[in-house]
Amino acid sequence: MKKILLIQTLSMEGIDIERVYPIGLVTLASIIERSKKYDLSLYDMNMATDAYGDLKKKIEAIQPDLIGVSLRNVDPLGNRTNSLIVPFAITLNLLKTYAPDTPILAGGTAFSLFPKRLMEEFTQIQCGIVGEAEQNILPLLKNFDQPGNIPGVIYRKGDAVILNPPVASFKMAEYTVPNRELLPVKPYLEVNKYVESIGVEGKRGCSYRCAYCSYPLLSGTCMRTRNPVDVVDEIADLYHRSGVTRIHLTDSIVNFPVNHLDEICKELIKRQLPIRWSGFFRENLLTPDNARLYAESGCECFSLSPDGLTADALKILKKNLTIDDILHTAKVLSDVGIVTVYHFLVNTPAVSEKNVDEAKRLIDRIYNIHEGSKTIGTIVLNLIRIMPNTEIERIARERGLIDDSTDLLYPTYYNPKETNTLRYALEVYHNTKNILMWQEA
Ligand code: B12
Repeated sequence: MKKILLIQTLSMEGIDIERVYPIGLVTLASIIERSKKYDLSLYDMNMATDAYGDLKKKIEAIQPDLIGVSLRNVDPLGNRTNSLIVPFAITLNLLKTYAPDTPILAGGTAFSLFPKRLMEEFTQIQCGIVGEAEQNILPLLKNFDQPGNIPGVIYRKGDAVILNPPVASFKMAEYTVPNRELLPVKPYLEVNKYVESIGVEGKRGCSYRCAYCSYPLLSGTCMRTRNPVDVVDEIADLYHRSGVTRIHLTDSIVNFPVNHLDEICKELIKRQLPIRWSGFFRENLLTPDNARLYAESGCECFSLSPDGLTADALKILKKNLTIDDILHTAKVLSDVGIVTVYHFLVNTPAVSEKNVDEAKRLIDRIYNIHEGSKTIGTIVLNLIRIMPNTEIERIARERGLIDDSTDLLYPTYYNPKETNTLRYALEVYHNTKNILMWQEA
């Protein structure tokens, strides 16, 4: 039987960063394993104390016939400028040193965002899958040297790199629940302070068209939902089998379609599962009733990404949301009494001095609303990471912030020079409020 080693490459800058169970890699592994045609091993470099040393040991012990590498993150975002392409490059070089004749297959979200660029840069990769891999992994393994026209596959033909466009058409009714016995979850339950390390998928795709976002590029513009009962079956199984009590619902937007999340929550309550969960919510769909339902079913943190701190920013980011929507949601969530974390983008294409005052006013109003219930976790202020094929990329080009010499593979933020210190003013402003609020508590 052909031996395949699947590797989750380094997804973070250091061991102090919150880790996530590699659900994508394990989903892929589950499909390969179900075919009973391959002998599989998995290795998550993020969980090793000596990631590169262990890589060598794995290769020596397994002697794989094929190596699959998953690249989840291209960089850590959050205004940082380190690139995760560096450890990825090191990993590929080591693989070619330890297993020079073993072909390498690549995939994962970050690979899917830059497939051609990465194939051209890293000639160690023989071929890859762009986007979802459920439908094409087995046909590809069967025709590895001549993938032909399998959708979503990128491969080499002579010196050329050929990409068969992905279709993001995988039906969630055919969803393969990740077989987490292939990579036990228990070690992941102890590693983080804040983030729920175990993810569960409720749906794929995103029908919103936020100007900076790459989610629709990754999994399509149509929300493809799983059966809510199946989602809860998976959560129940995680609880009973591995003692998982905290999960993150990985959906782009967890509460759209609203009924879908409502059904999941009702089922969680019906089964009395002691699960705490979180996800990213669409603000204007939250109501006192559904927010209470989510809280009752175990939601421990409402993560919001309204992004625009001003009306102008909301408009240019194509959020389809108003400042009043944000404030109304703040009130709803403060009344429900669950921690809320707000993510905003700063120095957007809409920014001006006038807008900074407007931004501070919004921050004031959010703090005022949450003050009594002390339910504001934090406000995260990030610059926009310019991703290829997004509206923001177009705007940045139009305004001369990037040009053909810009390599978007490496951290590139939308950050016009004239306003690049405004972020710090807003950070000082909000953090002072945050610290004062907790000291007064
Ligand atoms: C949910 C999520 C989170 C959750 C994770 C919670 C959890 N416990 O799982 C939270 C909020 C914690 C989070 C954190 C971060 N995230 Co995040 N996250 C996502 C999100 C929305 C879904 C990821 C997911 O689970 N998908 C479901 C799985 C099944 O799909 P998949 O991984 O794509 O796998 C499929 C394919 O890619 C393929 N595949 C995967 N591996 C391989 C390997 C091979 C060989 C092959 C052939 C195929 C293949 O097959 C799989 C099945 O179809 C994505 C955006 C998106 N829509 O994809 C961002 C995303 C992956 N995150 C991203 C980033 C950057 C981060 C953070 C660094 C942000 C930060 N500063 O905190 C951290 C890093 C955490 C870490 N240690 O890795 C970026 C990565 C791209 C980039 N810019 O680098 C994305 C794309 C979002 C974005 N902003 O563009 N994230």
